[in-house]
Amino acid sequence: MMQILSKESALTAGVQPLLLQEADIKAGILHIGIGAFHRAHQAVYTEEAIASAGGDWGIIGVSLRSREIVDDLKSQDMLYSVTTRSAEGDDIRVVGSIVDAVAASVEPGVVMHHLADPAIRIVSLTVTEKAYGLDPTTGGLDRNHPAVAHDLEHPQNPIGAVGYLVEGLALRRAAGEKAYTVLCCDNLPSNGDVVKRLVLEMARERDAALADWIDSQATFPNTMVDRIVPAATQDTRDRAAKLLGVDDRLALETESFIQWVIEDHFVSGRPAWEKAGALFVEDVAPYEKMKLRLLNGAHSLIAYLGQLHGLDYVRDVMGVAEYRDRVRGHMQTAAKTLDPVPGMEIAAYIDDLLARFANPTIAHRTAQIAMDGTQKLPQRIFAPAIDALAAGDDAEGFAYVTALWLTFVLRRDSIDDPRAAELLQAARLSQSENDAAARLQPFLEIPGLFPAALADDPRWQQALARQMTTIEATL
Ligand code: CS2
Repeated sequence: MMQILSKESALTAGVQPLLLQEADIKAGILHIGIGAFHRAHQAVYTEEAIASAGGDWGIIGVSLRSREIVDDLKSQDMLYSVTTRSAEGDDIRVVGSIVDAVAASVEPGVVMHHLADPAIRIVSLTVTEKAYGLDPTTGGLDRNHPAVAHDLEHPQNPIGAVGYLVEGLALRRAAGEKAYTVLCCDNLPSNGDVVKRLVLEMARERDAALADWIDSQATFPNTMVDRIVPAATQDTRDRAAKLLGVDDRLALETESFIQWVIEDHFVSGRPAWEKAGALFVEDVAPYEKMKLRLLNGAHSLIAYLGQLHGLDYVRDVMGVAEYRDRVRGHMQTAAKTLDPVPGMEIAAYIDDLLARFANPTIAHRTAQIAMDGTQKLPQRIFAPAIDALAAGDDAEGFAYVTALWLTFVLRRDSIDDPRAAELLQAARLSQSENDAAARLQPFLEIPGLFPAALADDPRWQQALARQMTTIEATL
């Protein structure tokens, strides 16, 4: 049997993790959400930053739900491998920037202890869009969100991301310590601003002075993160074992592309992420809009096309000329809704995206991207649709993706989405109707599913009905 990855087995197998030889890096970051994306993105940047500029910026990884990932990390001395795959071949490295890991559901007190510790100067997050409890209609807290409702009731024993952030900051204030920087790395527009608003709203419920203190002492830089990281499979682990000579339960694979754009507002310093290629800018908004509307918007298009036509992987969809043209056309249309992005050539960015999506070595499931449509479409599809209509353009391309999504919902008995019950109920009501406009009605009536600017606009309703009919005819 092959040995498990550890400091010792890595050395005997001749693996050279960048930081392995360094003496005892202390933690400076607590990261909530240590899934594949974090480990293939921020943890890699952080390792390179420490390797080139030093600093006690080790990461304490917190998992809100899964304890398995924490157990696996601990059983491997916190090490795991990242394989970058491209036509040029596979490249594997072992990453060592995570210095400790905690399962919040098992040891919430340990998470609190670290949040209160002034050595932790940055609390970063990748918990996915749905974990914040954002009410899309108000931009504030969704009080029906299970974790939000729980944390408002039990502020000292939180279970959700926002609850932990608030309680950690409350402990800092009570102890007379400095606040920390909150660094959201999820695919939300103005992600730092959004999280700040949620944190302040929750804090204000318990103590207005706490909210004021957070407002003046903590910072919430906006970020744009990008790297395509499919969920790992047995193939991923087999490949890593072959390349490493040891077994890695946490092996990941990803593309070689990686990007991080960050606003440089940190309360108590930060790793030298720029040494690893991160870009520090005054305003992330144009970069984030570009990425959400082009990359993620096209991803959702690809995901629902794939799901409706029996194509399992993004690369399979890109292999069909008609769909590839659609993807390009979608990005060109979405590009018209963007502001100029400093230093970026949009046509080249689109070409790069087409190549990244088509990467034959990356097995990215369309089912994975199709999840959580209610949480993803607002920033990817609805926001540019509103801008297009406001500019006097048509919104057919955006209506097309939305209609693909609704058709996908109509054809499934179950879907993975926090609003699945409402969607499936609307689908049941819809099934008895014959014409597309009537079939749409139950969806248009779901509160907050579409922003009012679209739901109430007859141009949008008609475009959606038209696109539903066209799509039905192709299936
Ligand atoms: C994808 C993203 O699953 C999804 O919804 O669109 O995870 C995408 O792969 C990343 O944002 C790429 O940076």
